[in-house]
Amino acid sequence: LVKITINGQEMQVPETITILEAANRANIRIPTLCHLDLHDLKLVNKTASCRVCTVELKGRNSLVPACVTQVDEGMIIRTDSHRAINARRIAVELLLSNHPNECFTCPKNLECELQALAKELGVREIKWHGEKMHYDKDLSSDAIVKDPNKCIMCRRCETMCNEIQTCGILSAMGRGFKAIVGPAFNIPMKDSSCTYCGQCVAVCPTAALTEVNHTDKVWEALSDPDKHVVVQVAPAIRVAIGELFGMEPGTIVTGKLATALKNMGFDAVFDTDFAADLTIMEEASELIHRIEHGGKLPILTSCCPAWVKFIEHQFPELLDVPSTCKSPHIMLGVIAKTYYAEKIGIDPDKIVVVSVMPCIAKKAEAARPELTKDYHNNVDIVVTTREFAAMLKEAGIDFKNLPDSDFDNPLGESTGASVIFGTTGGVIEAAVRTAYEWMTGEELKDVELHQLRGMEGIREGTVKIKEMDIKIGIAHGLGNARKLLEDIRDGKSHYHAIEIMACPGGCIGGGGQPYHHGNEEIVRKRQQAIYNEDRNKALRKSHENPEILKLYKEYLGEPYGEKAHDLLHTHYEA
Ligand code: HC0
Ligand code: SF4
Repeated sequence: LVKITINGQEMQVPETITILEAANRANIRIPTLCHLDLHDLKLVNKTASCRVCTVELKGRNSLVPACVTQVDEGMIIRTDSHRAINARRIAVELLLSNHPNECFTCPKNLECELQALAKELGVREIKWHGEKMHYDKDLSSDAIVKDPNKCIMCRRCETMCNEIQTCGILSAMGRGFKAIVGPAFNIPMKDSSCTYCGQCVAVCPTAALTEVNHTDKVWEALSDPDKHVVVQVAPAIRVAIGELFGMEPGTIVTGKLATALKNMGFDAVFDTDFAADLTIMEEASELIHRIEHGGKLPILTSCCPAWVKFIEHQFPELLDVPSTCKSPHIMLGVIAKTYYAEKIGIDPDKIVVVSVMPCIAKKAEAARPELTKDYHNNVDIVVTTREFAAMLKEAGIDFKNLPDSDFDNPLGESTGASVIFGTTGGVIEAAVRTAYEWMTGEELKDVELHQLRGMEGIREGTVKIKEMDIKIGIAHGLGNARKLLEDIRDGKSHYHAIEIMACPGGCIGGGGQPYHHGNEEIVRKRQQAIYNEDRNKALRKSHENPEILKLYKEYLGEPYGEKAHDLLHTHYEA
């Protein structure tokens, strides 16, 4: 331990910590910008490039960045001296001198960390006027917009992409004023191996990285009298969107969502959860089929499109490992344009399917050629949680005070098994609930498989089904996925089934969710809410969903049968 003094307050702290950590312990706020410390992920971005955390060391007559300066015996620190405050303000003013003054029209308006700091530090004018960066926006992809003019070189995206996701897409290039972050040789994002996981977007403090905005496409469809516009909401939306309307993280707003969507004028308000139950019917069948017929094991869940893109780019030799199931929202799109279209007697070409997703990669997934060539474009438009909340605000909907209502049928009924899709571990837990009962013919009494739950990056569990020990692996975050995939490639994997989600936490931590600005507690509260919503459901196993059973009886035939294959399964390409 060393003795230090911060703002006159004496304290003893371990010598290994930084001034910033010491100040946190003393409840003294030092503003930061480039710094990012995500404990659950063991991610620390320590570039010290922004200098916004500058503090003054008395007696040494120096200004230092608090985020990278370790404490020292006898250190006397002032975070509140005129000199320190002024230095921080200058750091922000310098950043602003080379930043587009576009706050009014910026997608990050009122969510931008640089903007918030300018206010917090009392910046009232931009003092320096010189040359500014002028780069074209990268609009090449269906999912992510990169605007280098708004990049402040904090490198958070780079740390996230390289260290946590191990994708290596984003890195700094150029020197000094010309330095920017982008894919190697600054090629367009769409030509890189980007998975569109959106985790770089989730940690970008400004609008250098944002999602492609598709809200106008939705408004256009809604205003077209010739279109029958169907909407679906993903499991993870209902536990997160409330945050954007001032509600506590972890508030469940399923009923309000259904009401809001009806008020907006959608012709049918469906639930991706219905299709998650459908996915389990197919995926559990596929698992059992592979086990019983000596098929490829382990089977990998395939509902996360960023993860699918990751395996296609990084492990092309393993493309026979993932389940062939389309992801739930794509399945819902297909069923809407076939079964539902027939049921209500409408030309499928007139149906527009909109998915509200916590995910940026779902935008690119919906545009994949093999998923758009049949069934009239399975899913037409994808908007993120953030985009959808913005639409509700544009429409003047008082979301917080809406009454509850139910989703429409036939594609609105769901079980607890489908709700837990929204968190890491949930898809495989849902699959086990069904596979167990199908394989044993017995009731699974305790449906909560706590051994599979939690936030550890890689988890495993064993479930006894008949005489077999079914070994299950779970990974979230692509770096963790990579470890499990390397084991499969090297013949060292002992699992029967593996669930992978690209985003830390699963969909609750998706790249399209409300920004949590580094507060991981928020993601944990969303996870708790997911498990609570499962507990609130009368039915908690996918194969008990009466509307799903009806769909097979009236239309699909057998799970994993010919028609199901045709409509609900896909293939992967390197
Ligand atoms: Fe997910 Fe999904 S659970 S990927 O995590 O499987 O985005 O929420 O909608 O499609 O259902 C995201 C969330 C979904 C899909 C479902 C799956
Ligand atoms: Fe990297 Fe994911 Fe961002 Fe693509 S979307 S650059 S893979 S973090």
